[in-house]
Amino acid sequence: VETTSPGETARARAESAGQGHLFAHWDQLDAAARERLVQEVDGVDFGLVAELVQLLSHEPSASNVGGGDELQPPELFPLQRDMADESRAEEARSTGGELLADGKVGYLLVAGGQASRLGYDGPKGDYAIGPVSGWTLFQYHARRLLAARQRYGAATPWYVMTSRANHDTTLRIFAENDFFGLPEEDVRFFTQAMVPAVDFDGRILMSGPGELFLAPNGHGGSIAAFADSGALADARARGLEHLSYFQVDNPLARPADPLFLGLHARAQAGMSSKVVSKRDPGEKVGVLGRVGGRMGCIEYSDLPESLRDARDADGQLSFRAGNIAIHALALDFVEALSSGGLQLPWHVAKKEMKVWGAGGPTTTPGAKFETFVFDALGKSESSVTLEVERAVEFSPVKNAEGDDSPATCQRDLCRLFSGWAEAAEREPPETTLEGVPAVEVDPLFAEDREAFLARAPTEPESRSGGHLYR
Ligand code: UD2
Repeated sequence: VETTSPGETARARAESAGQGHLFAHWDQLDAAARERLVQEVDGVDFGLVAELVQLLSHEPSASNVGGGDELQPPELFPLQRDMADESRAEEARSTGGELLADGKVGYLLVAGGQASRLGYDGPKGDYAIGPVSGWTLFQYHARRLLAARQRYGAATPWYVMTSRANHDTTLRIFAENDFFGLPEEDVRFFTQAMVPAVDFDGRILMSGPGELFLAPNGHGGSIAAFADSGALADARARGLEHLSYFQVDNPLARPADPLFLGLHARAQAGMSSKVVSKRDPGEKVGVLGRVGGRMGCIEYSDLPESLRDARDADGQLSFRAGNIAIHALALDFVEALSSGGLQLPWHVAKKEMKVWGAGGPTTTPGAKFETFVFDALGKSESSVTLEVERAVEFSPVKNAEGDDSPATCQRDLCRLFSGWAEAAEREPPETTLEGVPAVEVDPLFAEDREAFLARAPTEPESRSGGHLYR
């Protein structure tokens, strides 16, 4: 009886999909490398790859908000509030506080990205960002969640999305740090799917002689992966109703915000967003808008210049609702979105890629494919857009230098915290960071200015790097 080896089956599948070159180096691979290649090829959805390749020649309008000129600014729950807004805010805070105290909210952190622009070799969450403390992004997030636990007394789970490239390291970091003080059973990891990158002829690229060039499928992959990994079932079993979604790159993210969660829940929204006013037309954030009654987000690279620069009567940017990638998602919405597979549109990123060619390492123009979680906004019947203060809630670490870099983030943290210290009439430290007193406040010490003022008589720890209130 003739049997087919797994290698032959995988090769036959690849060949019939026109991707036989994946086995070009087979003869040079040892047994372990062959096994790994077969495993990778087995994981490829060649039907999906064929669909993605179609996008190379005619990508449909890159966002779900259509052509662009019908885009309308979104209705905001504004930062400047009149009395009616303020009383709505009060009610919302109390609803949100109840949801948090009743354990109806889970946290969802997306940390599957590759930190390539930052040029950091490791999970971005492990990057030390605390200007005085040296705490990492993961530590910052964990301390905020611990603070929320103390405040609301609920055993709220934290779902952390990784990708294959950083999953093991992320787990190790959490374990080595005793889950940053959180109970291990309340921290759950799940991994997003990967998709192959291709060249402009639609051939899947290789990153080694026996390795496919695979890239994470974008943060939109969090929705399907949340369901497929069993996290959704876990969330159901725990009685959760909403997820509070945030990105690893922003140490100021406040996942336990009763106002935001309350507004979202009271509007019976499927998915809601926080925004800040864009600081200038060129800022690299997506903008939220409305098309045909539905919310959407146009990625900065897709926003036509005429809209990007448009100003309204009082001189403000018309499309200034900058997406800071903090969302509230109803669990029912997540479930509807994930049943029947990932229904988010694919975006193409064409770039020069470091690949393994016929003769070894080389570069070639190619394309990666990603889905974006904010494309789900268009599928939400109702959606709240809450405007928040940039200085308090948004300073991401994206680039090694320049805008949105560790330097700007640390400066922003010091600016915020030294402002609190100044309001409490505390002596500033001698050390400064780009002219700003080096003051840092542990989220466990005080989550906001008000809480800080209430605790202000406490002395800071004086370190060589500045003052740390903890
Ligand atoms: C994102 C938004 C932008 C704006 C900004 C706010 C996109 C495409 N653009 O810009 O509109 O809201 O953030 O900060 O999102 N991630 C994964 N898996 C992936 C890809 C990304 O987990 O496959 C995570 C990543 O770890 C990071 C976050 O998503 O925490 C942001 O991803 P990005 O750096 O690709 O997005 P960026 O900075 O272009």
